[in-house]
Amino acid sequence: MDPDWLPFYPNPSTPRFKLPPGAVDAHCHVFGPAARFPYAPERKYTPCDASKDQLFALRDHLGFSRNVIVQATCHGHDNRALVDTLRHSDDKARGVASVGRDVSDAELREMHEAGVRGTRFNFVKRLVDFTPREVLLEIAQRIAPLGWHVVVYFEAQDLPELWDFFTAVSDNLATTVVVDHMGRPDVDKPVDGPEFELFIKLLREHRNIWSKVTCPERLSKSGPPALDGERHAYRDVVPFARRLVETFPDRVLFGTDWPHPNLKHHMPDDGLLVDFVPHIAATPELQRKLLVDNPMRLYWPEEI
Ligand code: 0GY
Repeated sequence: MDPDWLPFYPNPSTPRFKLPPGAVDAHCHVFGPAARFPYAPERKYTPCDASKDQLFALRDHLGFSRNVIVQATCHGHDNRALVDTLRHSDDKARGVASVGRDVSDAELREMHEAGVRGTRFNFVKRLVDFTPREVLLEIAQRIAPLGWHVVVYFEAQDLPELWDFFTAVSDNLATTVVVDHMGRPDVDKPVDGPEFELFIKLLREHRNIWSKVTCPERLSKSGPPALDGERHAYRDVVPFARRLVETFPDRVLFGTDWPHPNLKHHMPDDGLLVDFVPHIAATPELQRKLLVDNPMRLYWPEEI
């Protein structure tokens, strides 16, 4: 079946911003190849194949040292493409899997040995069918002893309904909860308005909750600059990401989201995404925390 989104950007530009040594791209994916790692029958979109070798080449081109690969919904609970990538990464990649309640302890252990350090719960209604909260809680209880964290993906309007679940995982299980893409704020709304304030309150009141300041290209309404324009893109997202980086400097992560699944109107130049960083993390210290210290603490704690 043909992909139903745009092909990823063919020749990303060289970023002007030089990433600090040891920088981690903390949110990216691998897809297929479908002939070897088929897509899930229940998927809501069909991706382009995006291989581990293409990901590693992009990592080197942009100046990252490591990757955190996140299982996307189009592969369902079949984490084989992810695990295969981790095993071929020379320990330069860690992973976040997606598992069901039927996962065995042996499978969890095997994934851990390959480099998986978290599981992802997706609440975005266009991407997944509903899973009862008690099932997710059961999975969170199973992975907590491995030291894994939980990555959650949801849209801002759903936060009130999800609040109790997130805080039960972060406070009762003492498990780190990492929110994808800043909880997907509507960037037409004010950065100090009630919707984003609720997200800030979630992080302020719960020290185990982190946020990825990722996906300006998904959240932006203003979009990239004109092709011959300056390299400051997705400006309407900057105040949201910057507020999180400055308020919670030790609990933020950055990543490219390559190969940008499911984008149907605009495919970002990954070089421009790297040039987004100095606009949201203005000092070398904030940049080092965002790109190196925080992801290393979460994914390679044994190396610090
Ligand atoms: C992302 C965003 C998206 C897709 C998924 O798991 C997924 O399929 O996360 C999206 O469509 O917003 O993080 O790649």
